[in-house]
Amino acid sequence: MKSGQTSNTMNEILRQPECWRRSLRTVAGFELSDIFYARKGESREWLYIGCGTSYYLAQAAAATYTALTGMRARAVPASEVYLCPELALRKGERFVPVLISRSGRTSEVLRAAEYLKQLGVPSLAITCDGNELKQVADCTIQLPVHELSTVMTSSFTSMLLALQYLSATLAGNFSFVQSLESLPEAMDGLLKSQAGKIQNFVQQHSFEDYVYLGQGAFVGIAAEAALKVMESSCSYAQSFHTMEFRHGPKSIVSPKTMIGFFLSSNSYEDELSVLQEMHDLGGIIFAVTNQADTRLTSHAHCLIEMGLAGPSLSHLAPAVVWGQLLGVLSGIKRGLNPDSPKNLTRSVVLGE
Ligand code: F1P
Repeated sequence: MKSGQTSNTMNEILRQPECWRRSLRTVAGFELSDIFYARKGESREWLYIGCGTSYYLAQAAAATYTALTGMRARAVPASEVYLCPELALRKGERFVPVLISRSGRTSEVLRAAEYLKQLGVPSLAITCDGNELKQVADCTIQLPVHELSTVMTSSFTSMLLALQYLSATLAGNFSFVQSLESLPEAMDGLLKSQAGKIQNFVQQHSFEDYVYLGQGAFVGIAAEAALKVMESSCSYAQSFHTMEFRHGPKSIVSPKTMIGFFLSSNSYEDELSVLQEMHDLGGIIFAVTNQADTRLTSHAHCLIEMGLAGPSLSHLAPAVVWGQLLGVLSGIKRGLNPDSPKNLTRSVVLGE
């Protein structure tokens, strides 16, 4: 990484593996209260709740819970809990709410927590700084991750890994737990060997707009990568299910469009066909995958091949790191300070 890019945000992106080690140790020691163990036999839907980056985290965590336990899970923006409870809470159905907030101060999350408390529904919370949220939730996982940055990076990946760890534990899937535990060391190496590729890619191109694409559990990762480039470089970015992109949005593809693909091993062939088509339409392709073949290497303008152990589902946190780097480096190239993104505050506290 070239000098002059030392900012809290960049440092926190590059130091994520250490946060992952500490967070996985914290969640390993977390004793789910009997509220959740007592229900272990019951098939309750888990409802992951957050705002902004934490809502996209909720999407990735919900996909993980369902994939690992076979039980239903959904993600909703916190505001939906109290504004549209008939949709978000589905009257009469019993569920386990998981409130996600780095700061624990976000007004919509606290309002949702209070709403659930009034309903008498016990809630689990996960936070980094969040004392306010701890006061309202029934049990809270607080991670030893302290970000100075306005935008969320290591807090996103650390809370996601902790929630994935929890789902794997509830599912009794200890090989998945081992896959998660192998990530910090692997990611240290990948950041050293791959981060420069993104820097070169950003320097070689100037984009008018960005699209990120993902399927299944990567949908939330694509949404977060799009948010990162919006927040950190004031760019226009969208995200879609990969296969949905052909159904209209592809009309925007041009040599000034960056199209980012998070390719999953489960749907690699189908996603690769979309990637090849967008390459042939003139789009500039940024691809993150675990294993690449020559079709991918010949169609991606920037390719991050992670080569991690474990299933695709355990690669969500590592995958998003490349989107974080691309967003922040794009902003730096535009002369923006990643530590003070335009119009943003560290958390949205209404009425403050
Ligand atoms: C939620 C959030 C962030 C966003 C910005 C404002 O924060 O929307 O996702 O990047 O920092 O706050 P939190 O509820 O997770 O603290």
